[in-house]
Amino acid sequence: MSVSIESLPAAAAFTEALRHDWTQSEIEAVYQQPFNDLLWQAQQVHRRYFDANQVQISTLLSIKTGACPEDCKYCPQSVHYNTGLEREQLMDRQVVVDAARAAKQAGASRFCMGAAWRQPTDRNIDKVIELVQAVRDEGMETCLTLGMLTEKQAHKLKTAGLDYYNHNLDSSPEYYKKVISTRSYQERLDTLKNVRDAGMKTCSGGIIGMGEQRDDRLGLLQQLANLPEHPQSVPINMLVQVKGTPLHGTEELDPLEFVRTIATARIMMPKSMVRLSAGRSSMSDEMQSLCFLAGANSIFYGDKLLTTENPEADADRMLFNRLGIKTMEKPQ
Ligand code: SAM
Ligand code: DTB
Ligand code: SF4
Repeated sequence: MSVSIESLPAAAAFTEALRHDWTQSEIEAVYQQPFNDLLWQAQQVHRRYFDANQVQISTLLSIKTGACPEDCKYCPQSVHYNTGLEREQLMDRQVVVDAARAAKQAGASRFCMGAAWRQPTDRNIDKVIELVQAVRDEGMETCLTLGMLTEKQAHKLKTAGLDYYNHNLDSSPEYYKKVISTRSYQERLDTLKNVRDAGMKTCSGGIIGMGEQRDDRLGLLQQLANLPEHPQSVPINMLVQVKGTPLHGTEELDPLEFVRTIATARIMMPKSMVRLSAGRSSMSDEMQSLCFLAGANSIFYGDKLLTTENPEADADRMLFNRLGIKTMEKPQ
């Protein structure tokens, strides 16, 4: 059974001001406290705004795959690395509609389409708008991630009815430079501004386990929470190590550092949906349960992320049953 997020009693009443002025030392104090205290604090914050037993689920589809000109060291879709990935042109409308229908049937409320572009051309935008409209007609919320957007492109997407735009900051400004050389952190921030100013909901988070230090994880969270508006959705990805990418072979991070990152994101951005994103295929059920306990309340659902694997939908359903978790419906 699913419940609408809008009907949650706790969500409406609480009026604590959201903060956008976090200092690094304040974040550190939250992040490094004893694990049980951190999870307790995260749970209390989580329960002010959300039903702690509800998770929102979105399904991803790569609508244009591979041959991306950017050099993100984690990404299997970059043209700079040989990962054996087959490149694919922009998908036909009917293929996308069929996938959206199947995702809705399986219980997803949002459909997220990703393209391996540095930035879409205006012609790309027109084609993608047709896809957004087709998915909306199926009764799902829509999300796109296409790379950098101009102000005009963001407005066009908003007018077409797009609900969310995903654009991750990925790491701290300092560590970002070590991972990507073909674009700047400021360009990321500029696109997020264009999306916000156009009136769309933002989805922005990062990747953990890229060899960054704890300070970089704190720096990422500081950037996200100190944006003029907290992203409505904050995806926290565990690096999926893909053979052929420079980050393949990175030393595995202590999984509890990942849980701490989720809990700290929950505390700093109390009204945002915190998404336990990539990397679930290599997590135990117990690790995922800890992430939900730390305040994660959304996931990607379906056996594929963009190009890499995700747990089977059946496995997720079983885990939700064991935990008594219900899925959220699309807001009306
Ligand atoms: N090209 C667009 C961009 O970079 O914004 C959209 C697609 S890109 C694949 C979307 C996000 O996927 C990236 O920002 C990154 O956070 C995430 N991602 C890519 N490869 C990943 C990996 N190997 N492990 C975890 N997350 C990854
Ligand atoms: C996000 O933060 N993670 C998703 C979604 N937003 C677009 C993408 C994860 C990609 C993992 C690697 C792959 O499957 O290609
Ligand atoms: Fe391209 Fe996005 Fe992959 Fe970077 S993360 S290489 S921009 S598809």
